[in-house]
Amino acid sequence: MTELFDEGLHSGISLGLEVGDIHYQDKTEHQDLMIFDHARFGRVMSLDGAVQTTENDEFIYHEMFAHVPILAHGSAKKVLIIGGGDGGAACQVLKHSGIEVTLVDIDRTVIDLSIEYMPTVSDGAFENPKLNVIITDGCQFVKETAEKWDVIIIDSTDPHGPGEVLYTQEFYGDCKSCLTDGGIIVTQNGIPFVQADELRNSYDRLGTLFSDVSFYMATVPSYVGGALAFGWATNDTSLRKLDTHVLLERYLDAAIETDYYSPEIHQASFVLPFYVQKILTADK
Ligand code: AG3
Repeated sequence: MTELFDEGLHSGISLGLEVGDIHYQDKTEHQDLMIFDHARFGRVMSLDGAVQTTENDEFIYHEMFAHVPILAHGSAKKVLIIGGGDGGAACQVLKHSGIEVTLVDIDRTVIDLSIEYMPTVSDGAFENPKLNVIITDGCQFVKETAEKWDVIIIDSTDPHGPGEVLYTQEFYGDCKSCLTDGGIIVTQNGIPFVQADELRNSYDRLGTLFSDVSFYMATVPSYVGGALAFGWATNDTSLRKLDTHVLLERYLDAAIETDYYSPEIHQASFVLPFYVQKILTADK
């Protein structure tokens, strides 16, 4: 009998992935980590039983996480990634020449094992001199740093376990204080169909801090329950409404190759279906 990895992140729903070879299965200092092979997704990494990264669909998540805020910003020089120990977001950000990245992850083991078992995800990012890796608690880091960034990418696990603090009002406020004028914060905000409360909480919390808060969406096949929402928070309300030709010009100037992101997808991803809009506006 083939072993099934049963995600069980959302109550009453299970995601069964047929497990091929298992490369790692142990506790890190912070969480349970498993790396195994799957016939369609390629190598899969889970943390505390939830799929985080798969070799074959990570490009969708990481391209949308990196290129949407960077190309909307238009002149980002410094990007901060909180979490993202697999290096996938860093890899996409570093496709933009002239950007320096600081990556803060609490768990060094995630980085080490990602480099060892899923090297295509970071694709050399950890050897790039433009990437500065800091192993510490992201919450603590944004509270204490005096540095500022143009784009902050919060590439966290879901709001359970070590990731929970990365969804609090306090953390969002500390991120705001290390954002340059016109800077943008993007967040991993879960699957609205199964995580409506998480979406609404982030919307309300970010809404007290920024004049433009919204979400954009993309479907990542290994995240069960439908399209994933990325949170968007900035004080520059124009950045979400750029014309496609502006984005296209920036995309061509950046000379990056993508397999999911395009300026058209960028624009369309901000169009929220009514069921998602209703989560944001419903009486609480
Ligand atoms: N962080 C997002 C994990 C989302 C998990 N959700 C799920 N399994 N439905 C992933 C980190 C990738 N850099």
